[in-house]
Amino acid sequence: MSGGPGEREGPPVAMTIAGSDSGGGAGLQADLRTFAALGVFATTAVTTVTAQNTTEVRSVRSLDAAMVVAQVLTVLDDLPVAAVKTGMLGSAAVVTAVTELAAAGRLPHLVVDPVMVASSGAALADADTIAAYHRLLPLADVITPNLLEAATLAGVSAATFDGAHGSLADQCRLARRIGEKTTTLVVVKGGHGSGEQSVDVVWDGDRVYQFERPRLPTRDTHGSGCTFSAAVAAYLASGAAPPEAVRLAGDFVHRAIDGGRHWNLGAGPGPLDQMGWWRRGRVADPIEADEAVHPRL
Ligand code: PXL
Repeated sequence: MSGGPGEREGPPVAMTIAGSDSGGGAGLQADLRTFAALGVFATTAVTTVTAQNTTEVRSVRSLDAAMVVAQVLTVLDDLPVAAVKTGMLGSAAVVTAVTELAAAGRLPHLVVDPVMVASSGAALADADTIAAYHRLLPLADVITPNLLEAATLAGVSAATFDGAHGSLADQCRLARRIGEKTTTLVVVKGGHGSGEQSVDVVWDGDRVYQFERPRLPTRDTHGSGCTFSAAVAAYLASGAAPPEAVRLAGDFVHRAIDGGRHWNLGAGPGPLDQMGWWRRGRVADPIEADEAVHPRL
């Protein structure tokens, strides 16, 4: 017999509202692996289909806002979604539709990753879409811009904050500027910076604090932003408080980058090992490792 509300024993449920990366490294595909690796059941609302590999985004086709909303509401009407993340939304109309859902209180524990560019450099949001984000961001529990996205949202020159020139103090100012007058936890990720340490700066509406991790020597970080925001949502769905979810998600991304950095998948920036296959020896011997993960009884 299936349990009624309150007597559920299954995994926490989360939703990603995001685009598909046909190359598998970023977008929905990264979100699904991240949710699965963290023990969270994934539901999805697809916004966009990209024809993409590690080197280029060749073609992009977005769904209309009504179809995105239909996916979200159909899932919410049936499944106990505990946290939601947004990735590539694909159009200003979809950002606005998601904003309306959030304003109506339909999107619990909302994490907004204001996706603007792919790691290959391709633009993933136009000017209208970026403008529309300003209404969505204050409704989120956590927002996770990288340095360039944060500079864009704060309306300052991105060149100042390209990581090579922007100082940590600038990064803190950006977090504060974006988060002022909201209760949203703002995480300005430092992964695109260049120092020996990768520093994520967090503004919690009251003070700024930092999470530092050694920068790993790799360019294979395709999907790291998607993985981070999905991990934040997964930890929120599992009951973590937002600052704790952000810390744990940063550790998760660090491990996933470390795991994938020798894969050499694709000629461009390669993907991450969200599943921890590297540590379980899956890459060395897929069949044996698979049995280790799913032992035959
Ligand atoms: O990393 C941002 C991102 C989000 N969504 C999709 C993407 C990417 C980056 O490539 O392809 C679909």
